[in-house]
Amino acid sequence: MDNCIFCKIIAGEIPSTKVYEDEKTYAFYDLNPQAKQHVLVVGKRHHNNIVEACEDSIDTVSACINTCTIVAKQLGIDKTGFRIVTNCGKDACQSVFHLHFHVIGGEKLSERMA
Ligand code: DGP
Repeated sequence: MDNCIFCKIIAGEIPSTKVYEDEKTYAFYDLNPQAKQHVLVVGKRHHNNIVEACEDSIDTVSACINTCTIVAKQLGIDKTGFRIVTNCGKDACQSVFHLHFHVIGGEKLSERMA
């Protein structure tokens, strides 16, 4: 989609540090990490958010979740623990309108989620 930062990252038009890639998903380090490990997992097909993705392509959503666990194993945080977060809309402070999941860990995370 035109003017979508994450579509441009997937297309290689904006540089990123790749962690993992397969047919349906792409994973790369977040520019502003909020923990020792912070990776973003995106679907290669553009959806604005999780609601639109679930309506259009549950395959994309399940592929992303699967990739989150692959990434967690790759980062070595699958046993120590990690969090998967997707922000949807204004109240959740979503800032990039291309479905993405934050994989956050590598340290003890806050008990509060909001
Ligand atoms: P959210 O607030 O949930 O929409 O998260 C968007 C995340 O995307 C935020 O943590 C920062 C990250 N981000 C924004 N632009 C870029 C970029 O150009 N490269 C990378 N690697 N991350 C980006």
